[in-house]
Amino acid sequence: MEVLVFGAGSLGSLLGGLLARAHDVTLVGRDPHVAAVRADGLRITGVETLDTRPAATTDATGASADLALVTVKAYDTGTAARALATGDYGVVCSLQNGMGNEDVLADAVDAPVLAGTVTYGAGLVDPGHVEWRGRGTITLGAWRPADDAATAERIAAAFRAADLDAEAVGDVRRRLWEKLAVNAAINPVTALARVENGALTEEPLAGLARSAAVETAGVARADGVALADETAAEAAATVAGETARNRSSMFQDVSRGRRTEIDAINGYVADRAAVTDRAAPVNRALAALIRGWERGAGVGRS
Ligand code: KPL
Repeated sequence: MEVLVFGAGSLGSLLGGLLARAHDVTLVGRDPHVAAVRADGLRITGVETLDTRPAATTDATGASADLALVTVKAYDTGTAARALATGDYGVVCSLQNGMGNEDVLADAVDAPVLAGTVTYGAGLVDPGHVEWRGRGTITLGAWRPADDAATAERIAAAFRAADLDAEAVGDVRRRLWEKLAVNAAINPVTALARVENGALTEEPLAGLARSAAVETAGVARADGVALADETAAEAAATVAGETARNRSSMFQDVSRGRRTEIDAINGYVADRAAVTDRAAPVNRALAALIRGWERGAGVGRS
């Protein structure tokens, strides 16, 4: 299968490198990483050490592939969608943080759209070198009713052919909302307090994280997705405990002075709440605090 990975950051590079064991993969990213992969291949260390040789490019205009895997930061989804619209793809699959990305892609491309969650851990060490920090699972499902389930099963099987742990599911929206509740609870709170995820298992931050998760579950239900308050709260507490020594992606973004994915996380929850006439004071406040930090750092929306 020809696979184009849109977003050769840490996760996209790891997945692309692992997929290259069974498929013809091209990473789409930025220099100096792309230049390093073209010159010397992609080195993966950590869980396993692998030297892989995916192709790499900085410009995917007019490209084609059986599968476009989208792993860009949520705020780059529009740019990725515009590039995808110039090409020809059998299936487009979003494996990104937050929600709202799938609709941006679906509006731009004339192909089935899948959405999913990933728990593989990765970090970019140097250009051309990614560290595989943890085995995980990939869960995929059809985004729109028209995007049939057999496509999700076929793509999950292609992942498995490359020895990745992947399954197709029929309730991907519920799973994405549960992941959104986890991210809405952990990401802004750890970023604002500059603490590792484990700090959210104790007061004074546990209650705030729980409130964000429970509020997100309420918005999910108003959006037609059956996500119980306790399921969302427990998922957030469990992930905070299991990743206790990790810095959330938003804490890392803030530490590096980079724009965050707040719009696709707490901002998305607040927007969906407004559409369904609900108040979402915790998510709105967390989004306002992070956006305030972004403005101060000069990295907000342009
Ligand atoms: O997905 C994550 C993130 O950091 O974005 C969690 C699950 C919170 C792990 O850190």
